[in-house]
Amino acid sequence: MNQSCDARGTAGMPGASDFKVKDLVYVPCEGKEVPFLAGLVQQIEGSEAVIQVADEQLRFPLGELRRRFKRDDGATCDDNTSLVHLNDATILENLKARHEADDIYTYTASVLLAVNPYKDVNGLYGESQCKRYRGKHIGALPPHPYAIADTAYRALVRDRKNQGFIISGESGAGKTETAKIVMEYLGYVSGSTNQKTEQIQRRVQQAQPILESFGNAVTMRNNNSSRFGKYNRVFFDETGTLVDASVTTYLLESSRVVVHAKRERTYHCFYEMLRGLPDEKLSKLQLQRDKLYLLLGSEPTDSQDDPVQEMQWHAQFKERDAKLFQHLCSALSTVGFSDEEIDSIFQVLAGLVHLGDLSNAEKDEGDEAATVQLDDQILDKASQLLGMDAAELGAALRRRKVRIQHAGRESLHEVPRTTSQFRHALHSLIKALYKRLFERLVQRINSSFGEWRQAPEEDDQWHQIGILDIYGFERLQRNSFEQLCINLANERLQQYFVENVLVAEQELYKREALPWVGLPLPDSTPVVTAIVQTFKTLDEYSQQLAKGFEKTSDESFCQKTVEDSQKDTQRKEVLRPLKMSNKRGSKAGMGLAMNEGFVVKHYAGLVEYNTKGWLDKNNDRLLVECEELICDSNLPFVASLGESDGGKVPFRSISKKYCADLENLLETLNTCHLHYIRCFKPNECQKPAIFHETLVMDQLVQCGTIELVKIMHDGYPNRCPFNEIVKRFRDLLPESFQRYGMRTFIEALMLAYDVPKEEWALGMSRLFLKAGQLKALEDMRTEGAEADPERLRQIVHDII
Ligand code: AOV
Ligand code: MG
Repeated sequence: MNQSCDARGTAGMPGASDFKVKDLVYVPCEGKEVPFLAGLVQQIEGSEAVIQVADEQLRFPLGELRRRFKRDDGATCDDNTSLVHLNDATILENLKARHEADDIYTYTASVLLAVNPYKDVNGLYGESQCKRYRGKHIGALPPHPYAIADTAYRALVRDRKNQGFIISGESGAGKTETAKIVMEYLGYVSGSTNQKTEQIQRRVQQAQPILESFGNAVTMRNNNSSRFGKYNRVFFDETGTLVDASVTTYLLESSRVVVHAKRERTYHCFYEMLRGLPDEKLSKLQLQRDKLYLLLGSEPTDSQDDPVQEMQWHAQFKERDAKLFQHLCSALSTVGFSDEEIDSIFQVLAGLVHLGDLSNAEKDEGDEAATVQLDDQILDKASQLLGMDAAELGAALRRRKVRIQHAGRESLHEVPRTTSQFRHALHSLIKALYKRLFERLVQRINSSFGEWRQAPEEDDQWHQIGILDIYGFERLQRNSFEQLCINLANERLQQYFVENVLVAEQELYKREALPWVGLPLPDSTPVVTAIVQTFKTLDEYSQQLAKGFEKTSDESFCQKTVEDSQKDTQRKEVLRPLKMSNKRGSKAGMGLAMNEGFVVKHYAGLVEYNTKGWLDKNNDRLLVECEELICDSNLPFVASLGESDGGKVPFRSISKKYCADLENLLETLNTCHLHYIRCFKPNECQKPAIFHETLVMDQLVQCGTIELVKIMHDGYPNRCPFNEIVKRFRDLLPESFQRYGMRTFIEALMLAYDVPKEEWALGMSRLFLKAGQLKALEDMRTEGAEADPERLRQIVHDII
């Protein structure tokens, strides 16, 4: 049972009957600038209430109201769970007030929420702050990734248990930056005890700019958007000294090398190279510094954009590119690349840039026998830089080989490619080379960490801290294969999150010796099963296409997927045909035909997927003609990027590899004690000091924070240390009660004011309260309530 879809409506809500006249509330306001408005209950009529909102009186069902409390000016909560009322609206208000005050971090129980400040917050990071957080307990200082990193590090050393950080959030929310902040602390705390440690530390740090140059790009939503998932690991020996590191990457968006939307860019490295390489190197690579090559500008088909405007837009990144080119080069050397290797990397990039300039070539489609007209100069440049033979390169791109059966004999023929087949071949070659170059860099980075590795049998005594910086849940205008992969990972991680937090909650109850509370568990199994099944079908169809079955198409795959799902009672709930969802007014509405996509019901909402191109996207193998070109390159570096079988096997599944990688990751995470950091993007314009409430609210729902709060609501969301309760409510009981000790004092307080037995529990060090009870006590205190003396005498008699 997945309960998350209505999370927004009921989060943290006390029973509807609890409201009374004059209560402070928030009311939802769909479709407005803000998700909630503050109001005051005027009247209650059955299941509805009349609420004064500004100068209007409005009617709302009781179930839609959220409790509100009057916050002292400037007072916010470090931990959402200590809010007097815990619900979506109060959490949002707390985050907003904290963002305004540059307190960008807030706990929600064990989870750290981080709101992107989009500016350097003074004095928040750096060595002096690291020092401050070292060895302190969570809660002793303001919330910070350093505090969590310190806890993780100490737990690793003390308990000898692996630790993991799951950093999530949507594009631009700050995952990558937060991951670096965590790593910075781990570098600091694990000490620079010897040269070896220092070297590893430096390399771990320097690996980041390399990965960012080759795997990040400017997108509409983030000027430094990571287009791959990444799991960084640092290993420590039993003394807590850094001994090794590794990085695993997931699913680089390789299509970005050949196409990107207007006002976006391809990978940073291309622009950095053009901006930063000295003149003589550029001319060796036959490149012009200020030319907007086809790969670097927006989509070739996009003719509406004014080239001058486009150049101007690109110009804003010049300074950044020049600076980061220097960082990239020094990072490559630190990680151990030789000058020659660095040259070959740029040579391949330059080769790709020239190859890309062939993209607009066409052929006379009226003439069957004609081939695509290629510009020989460009072809020469590309082939020379990639160590290929220009004639062979041209032939592979212009013609395809087909087997023809005739009179019982098979013969091999060459047929001219159509313009679109040519472009497909060209783009596949560029994408494959880039993707393999990226993978090679990752491989080299990893082997550079291990250079000082001692005997591998020591591995067993090492423990690791892993930091996962993975793409968040995506629901774009157009959702394709990549989004389904990304969202599958998010489904799995979300499930993990819920289970883990639940476990943590229950452990806390156990530690505090509370009675066990049954908590409901949302279940992602049906949607995960549906996606896995979709990938199985996709594999079958991709394989058929690769083998040359003419009838296999994206449409037939889509149709089969939807049909299969409708036959299964569980699956049809989560994977539906397009029409049905369109009827219900799905927002995305890509205007697709039935066999061009489907809808998946994710924990974070409905997503419409467009299945165009999936059969090809799912195939990791390159056309055999292109694979041969790479393998036969006379440059050893390029040839080493070729597949050893020369491309003989026509199909290798990308989704299968992705799912296996994901399972592997989850298995690793299973050995870890997990720490969660949820990042939030406060606005779409990437600017400081703007907090767009609706945008943040959507993210609170999507990342499961509201779900967490709901779960906690079913348990005891308010937990206060004994001394705080005594301090706060001292005046509610006669002074004589204070001599009985904090525990007894609190018990007496609960009994004296008739807090129902099932609404509170005493732990070892904290009082646990159901939602609303803390507020009830606060109210009594402000109203100057006094306990009935007869009652008090009875309590003294009973419990003391
Ligand atoms: P992402 O990793 O979550 O997006 P980033 O970590 O790249 O997001 O953050 C985006 C931008 O926000 C950064 O380039 C910084 O300018 C700014 N930023 C983030 N965190 C901080 C911080 N703690 N202090 C100051 N500025 C910050 V993506 O990779 O797109 O999903 O694919
Ligand atoms: Mg990122």
